[in-house]
Order: sequence, then structure tokens, then C-alpha cells
Amino acid sequence: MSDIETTAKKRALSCVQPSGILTLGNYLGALKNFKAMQDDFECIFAVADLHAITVRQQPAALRQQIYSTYALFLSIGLDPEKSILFVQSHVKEHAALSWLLSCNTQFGEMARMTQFKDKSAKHADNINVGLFSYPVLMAADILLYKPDFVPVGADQKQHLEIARDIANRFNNNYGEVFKIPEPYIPPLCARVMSLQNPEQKMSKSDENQNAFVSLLDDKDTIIRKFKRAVTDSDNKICVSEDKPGITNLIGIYSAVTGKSTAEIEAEFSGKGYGDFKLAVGEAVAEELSPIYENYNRFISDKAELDRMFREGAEKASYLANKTYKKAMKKVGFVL
Ligand code: ATP
Ligand code: LTN
Repeated sequence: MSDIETTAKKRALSCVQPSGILTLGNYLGALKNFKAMQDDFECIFAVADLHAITVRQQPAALRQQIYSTYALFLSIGLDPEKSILFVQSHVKEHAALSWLLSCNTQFGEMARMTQFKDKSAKHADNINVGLFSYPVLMAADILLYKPDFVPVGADQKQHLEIARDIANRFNNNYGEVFKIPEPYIPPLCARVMSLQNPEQKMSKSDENQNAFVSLLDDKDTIIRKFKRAVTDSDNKICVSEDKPGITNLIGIYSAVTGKSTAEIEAEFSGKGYGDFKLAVGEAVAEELSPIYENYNRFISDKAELDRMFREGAEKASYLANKTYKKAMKKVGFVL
């Protein structure tokens, strides 16, 4: 029996798509939490490469991004000795369970998903069936491992609710197989907004490079992007519904410095947006600087990454296969 089976810790699972270099949004909304959970939970984190092809990817770029996303996991401090870190496509049960779950999911449920509506508007030339049924694959990712918690940004809440609905329905129809997971959404920065359009979430696949801060941007680039961040023109640094740009920057500054909104408003009272944007840029650059150094070390050794991929997949497969077989049997397949 693997170590992970014998501990009494609660289990957490999450995945990140290798659809580009990870952003400050991914970091504050998800990865920072992964790191924080690593010691107190039994953690399982995956690079969701099967999800990434719901939008068109260049094969060479996808291959590189699978390595870079995994190397970024390591660079922020995720440790394969403590957590299971693997690549989704290396564990065949994800795609296989997704089929069982698809046949227990209604078309109408999927049609309500806001991410599908957003992404199909953005990729109108490629509204593929995988993009539509993507939450079912995400449900499979989760349910295979029976986690207690799923740490994600706020944009994934709806998908997590569907995963819970699918699990409940399956258990009711066939008997108890899946655990019903809880979302674990950070109180701060659960939705980091684009620096160029603060009404939209920061996304690594945004065509406008100034809209997001990549975890591998250097200090000058980070500061430049914050200086160019779109804000309003009244020059007052406070949180307000009609000031989405400044509200977003205050949230980011608060998350990286640990200062409260009131402290930040007091610190910058009487100062202008220029001073504030510079302070946010510097604080973010300082938070991200160790990641860049670690990354270069990890990404330069592909053989070692391949070895970690194999080890992670082996540990994940052990858990996934047990759940998958149980689900297959319950449905009536002959194993
Ligand atoms: P894409 O931009 O390609 O749609 P994404 O970054 O939205 O991808 P993932 O890489 O799968 O999607 O996201 C990984 C994690 O980061 C998820 O838990 C997601 O909720 C979180 N996340 C993504 N963007 C943000 C954001 N702007 N603010 C907070 N959390 C985010
Ligand atoms: N759908 C998520 C990524 C994702 C995920 C998961 C998150 C795929 N599988 C399982 C948590 C658990 C996204 O697009 N951000």
C-alpha cells in the first residue's frame, strides 16, 4: 500500500492546464494554495494536458508547455516526495472514466457552463465537442482520487459543482463509488483580473501580453506591465465597485504583502496611481523572483523531469485504477 493510503490527513487534488506560461492569476488563485496545503494535506497535483487541447495547440508548443508547467510546480516549492505530481495523459483512467461519466451527464447541464460560453465565443472557429464536455473530464480528474478538497480559483466553482452533481447521481444510480469533494477557494485573489481589461479574468492564453503577468517575467517587465495597467482617472486608491482596475491592484498587493485593504488605502492616501502601480509591481516582482531562478534549474534537466513524470504517474495510477475498476463493475462491465 502506498504511503498516501496510510495517512490520516485529508486529501487535496487540483490540476492546471499547460495552455501557456502560468500567470500571477494561476499563482494567487491556485498554486500558492497548493504550496500552503502541501504539509497539512495529502496532495495530488496534475498537469491537465488533455484539457489543453480543447483549444488548438501547436504540438511542439504543447510538449514544451507540459514540461514548463510541471517545472513551475516544482519551482514554487511543490515537492514530489511529499505530493503526487503527475501529467494527466500518463494516467489512462482519466479519459476512460470520463466516458462513463459522460453517459451519466445531461446535455443541458453542460450547456449552462459559463466557461464554455466564454471560450466558444473566443474560439468561434473551433467549438469542438471536447470543449463542450470538458467539465466531465474535470469531474473524472477529481473523482478518481476521492479528494476531500479541490483548491481552485473562483472561475472553477461552477465546474466543481457539476463534478459534485455527477458524483451524487452516479452514487445514487449504481451504489457508493465516489466521494463528494468540497471546493477550496482562497478568500483573497480568487479571481485576479486582466491588467488591460479589469472586467475579465487574467488568462495565460490572452493574446495581449500586457494583460497578464507571467510567472517567468523579469522584474522590469513586471513593473512595466503594472505601470501600463488600465485604471480609471480619478487617482484615488480605494476599493470600489466602479473602480475595477484599482480594486484588482489592491487585491494583488494585499495578497503578496499580507497587508489589509485598510492598511493599503492608508499607506497610499494622498499618493497617485503612478506610485501605487510601482509599489505593486515591485512587490509582485519580489514574490516571483525565486520562482524564475528555480525554474531555470528544473527545466534544463528534461531527463530528470521525465523520471519524475514516470514516478508521479505510477503513484497516481495506483489510486486511479482502484476507483475506475470499482465504477466499471458497478455499471455492469465484465472486468
Ligand atoms: P486558460 O487561460 O488557458 O483558460 P486558465 O489559466 O484559466 O487557462 P488553468 O491553467 O487550468 O486555467 O487554471 C489553473 C488554476 O488557476 C485554476 O484553479 C483556476 O481557477 C486558477 N486561475 C486561473 N486564472 C485565474 C485568475 N485570473 N485568478 C485566480 N485564479 C485563477
Ligand atoms: N478546469 C480547470 C483545470 C482542471 C482542474 C481539474 C482543476 C482540469 N482538471 C481538476 C481542478 C481539478 C481550469 O480550466 N482551470
